[in-house]
Amino acid sequence: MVVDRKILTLDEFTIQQLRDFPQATGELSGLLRDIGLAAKRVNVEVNKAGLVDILGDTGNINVQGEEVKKLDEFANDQFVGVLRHGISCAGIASEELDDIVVFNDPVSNNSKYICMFDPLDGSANIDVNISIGTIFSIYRRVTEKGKPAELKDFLQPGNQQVAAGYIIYGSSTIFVYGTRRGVNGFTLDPSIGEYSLSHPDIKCPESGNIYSVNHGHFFRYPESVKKYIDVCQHKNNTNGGPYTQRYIGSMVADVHRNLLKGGIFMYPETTDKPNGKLRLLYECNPFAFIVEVAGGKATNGKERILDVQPTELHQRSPFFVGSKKMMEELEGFLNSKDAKA
Ligand code: AHM
Ligand code: MG
Repeated sequence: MVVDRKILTLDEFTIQQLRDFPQATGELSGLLRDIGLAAKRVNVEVNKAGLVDILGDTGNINVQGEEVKKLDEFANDQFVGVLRHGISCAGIASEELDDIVVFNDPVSNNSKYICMFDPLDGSANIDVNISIGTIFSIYRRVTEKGKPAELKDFLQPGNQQVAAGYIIYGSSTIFVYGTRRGVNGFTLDPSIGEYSLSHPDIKCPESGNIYSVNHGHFFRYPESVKKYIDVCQHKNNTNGGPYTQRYIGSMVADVHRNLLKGGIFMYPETTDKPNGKLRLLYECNPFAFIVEVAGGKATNGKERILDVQPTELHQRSPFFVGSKKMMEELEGFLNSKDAKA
């Protein structure tokens, strides 16, 4: 692709990609543009969250006499709204909603994609100014176009994802998305309100020196995970020294950092939560897809995350994701005879 200037916006980039696929309809570009728009609206509210009473419980009335929504609910409404009004999505599933939402109008029924998202992940961090994010996943529906989407369109293994991405509302706002062709990051330029390509063709370093896990749960982790963490803290790891521990408690920020710098993120099962905490469909799968496309690996401890056949919309899964060599080192422990016993 020949580009004769430095700045390429998200829209320009997705349109450039279409040039290589004359048969493409542009629906995916439309969907990404819709998601980007909702994220801009969320970004504005995140930035003023400390100023207005948006942190209040749902049902509160603000000084203008309007009903105040919690930010995660606000974010959910934005994503559902743009996708419902757009022309590229047949239905959605969200961490905020118990059931799928099928748009079921003539245009949406003719769309080939469905989208799943966690509209505001890490929302426990909103009121303390720590980065939070949106995670999304896009699939081609398996049911016939022209008819309403169904649950089976959503219960597909992650290896069927067409695209996945995330937006971090942090020191800057960055939109990262991946397709099988690669992963690219776009930083929101607030002066023009556009995302500009800032991280082209992201590759996850093969190894790194960061491990991210909630140490408070250490004694509830499986023995294999405890042994791996022990290695992370000693001198016998692949880097020849102890790794650095970094855990913000906002997966979007933790995995983004590890994707760029090299590292491993773990949310294992615990004795009290045998399936872990994170949700397979809109938290684990999108990150597994992105990190694998970028050269890393992701597992639930037993199998590749992307090969898991989901059975429920909101099912949870243990999650391990990161740099290839660090993941292989971890898998040595997860696959050991002791771990399987
Ligand atoms: P949420 O979807 O309720 O925000 O929870 C997901 C978040 C992740 O971003 C983060 O990695 C994890 O929960 C932190 O959980 P814990 O506090 O148990 O370590
Ligand atoms: Mg979440």
